[in-house]
Amino acid sequence: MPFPDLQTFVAELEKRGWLTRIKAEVDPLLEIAEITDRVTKAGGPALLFERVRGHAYPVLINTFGTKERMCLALGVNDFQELADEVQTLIKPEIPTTLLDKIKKLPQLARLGSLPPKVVKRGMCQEVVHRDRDADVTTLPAIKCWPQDGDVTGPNVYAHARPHAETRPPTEGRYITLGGIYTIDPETQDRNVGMYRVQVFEPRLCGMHWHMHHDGARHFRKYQRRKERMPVAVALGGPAIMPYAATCPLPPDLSELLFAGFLNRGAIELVPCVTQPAIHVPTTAEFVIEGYIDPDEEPLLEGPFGDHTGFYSMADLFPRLHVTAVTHRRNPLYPTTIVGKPPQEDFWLGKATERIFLPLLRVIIPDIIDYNLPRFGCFHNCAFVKIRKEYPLQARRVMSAIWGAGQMAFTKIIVVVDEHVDVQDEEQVWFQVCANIDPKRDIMLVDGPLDILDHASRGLGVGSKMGIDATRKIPGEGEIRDWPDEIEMSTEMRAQVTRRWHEYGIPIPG
Ligand SMILES: Cc1cc2nc3c(=O)[nH]c(=O)nc-3n(C[C@H](O)[C@H](O)[C@H](O)COP(=O)(O)O)c2cc1C
Ligand SMILES: [Mn+2]
Repeated sequence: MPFPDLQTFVAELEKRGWLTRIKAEVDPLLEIAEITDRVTKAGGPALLFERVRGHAYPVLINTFGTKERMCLALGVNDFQELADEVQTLIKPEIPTTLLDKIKKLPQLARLGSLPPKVVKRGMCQEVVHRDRDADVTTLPAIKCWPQDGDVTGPNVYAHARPHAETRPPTEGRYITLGGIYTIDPETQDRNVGMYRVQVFEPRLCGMHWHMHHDGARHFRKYQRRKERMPVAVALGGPAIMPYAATCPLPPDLSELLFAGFLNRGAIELVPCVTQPAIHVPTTAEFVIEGYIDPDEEPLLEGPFGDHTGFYSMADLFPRLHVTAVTHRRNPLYPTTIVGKPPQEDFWLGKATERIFLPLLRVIIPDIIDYNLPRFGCFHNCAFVKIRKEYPLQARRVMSAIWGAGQMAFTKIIVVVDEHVDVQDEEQVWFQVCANIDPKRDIMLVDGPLDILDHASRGLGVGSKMGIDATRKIPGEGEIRDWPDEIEMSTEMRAQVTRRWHEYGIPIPG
């Protein structure tokens, strides 16, 4: 069942023995990150640091760091259950008889109850600090990696370097698991995205939304209208909320609607105290309210040890002016670290990979399965399995993926035939090494890339590679006769399995 707030989720984690409380005092600068990195990489529990040096609030981290915990947050045993539900949403069976229609009623009722509900009060506003009383530095935001926030070193874009002098001093602390709530000034559509927020001063933060993401798209609209942009950063709330904030939904499809679907019921929202146009989940632990003035000089944000395993370089991003900090009476501060995989975010990404397959197949029905392997850090690599029926179909699939939402940022796409298990990396590389003539089977294209890609020729632009590792057929350029892949006959396999115990060989058959 869904968890209405983070604390009920934490209680369930604890009941199952999936959470460890740390009573020793720890430093929010690097120490929490180093402990967490070890625990996540070992597949360990969620961590609740009860005593964080210099802060009154406990820090929760590695909350979604295993498949089991990610699934629990989503209220399922396996991501596939949600994928199946998405599938029925896309392709509903239209009831014909009266009885069928009646049977469908609960499903319809559920759809009707998905949009968020705005109410007057929420526990996220039990304590309100506004204006001069608001201070984001009271939140135990952590510093994740040694060069985070350090603009004296090499991780700064040359064009932005002059801004290093005017930037306020910083400890390199970031809010990393916040949902950033914005509204489209033209349509009033709500968006929630997870973007890191750098803490500078009690009422000044940096907002790191990538140019391709919806927060930045909304920002450009305010810029054109010369209007102040209201923004809220919410931490906690319904357990599905952090995941929903990372979902790669089409620009005008609200994460809050999708969150209602994941939550099996509407998300309750409350208007912000100082930015009433923005509505945030009533059950959030903390909410930072503020605004961005599009006319104002941007500020040097970063560097930050990122998903890619490298620092994202410091660059110019908008200033978030804080107008209020509100919180529950006894809030937890949820956070995460990213860095060389595996990290907690791997499971957020895997959930998306599975849940969004039915949607991806709507536009690219050729895809049977795909895998965003861990080493590819989401955007660097995708393994794709198709049922090949005509020449150069793999290239069509690659092109379609490069046109599909955030999948467009995939730097390397490998396409393999139907019989290959794309979840088995070794099998995929076997096909690549065996089946390609590099000059014939590699497609290079130029286009937008993740702004975190440091190797591309420009920021957010560069080339992408498609590797067609399928069996080649006539019509695909110069090919010779193609041999069959070796496989034992099913009869002999069955016979040997049956007789295995007779051979007395001391390994399992
Ligand atoms: C832990 C974590 C941190 C992230 N940090 C950022 C970030 O700082 N900036 C950003 O633009 N996207 C970041 N993302 C990715 C976005 O949240 C994700 O692409 C989301 O779909 C964007 O939503 P939008 O399309 O509504 O903007 C992060 C994702 C995760 C899981
Ligand atoms: Mn969005």
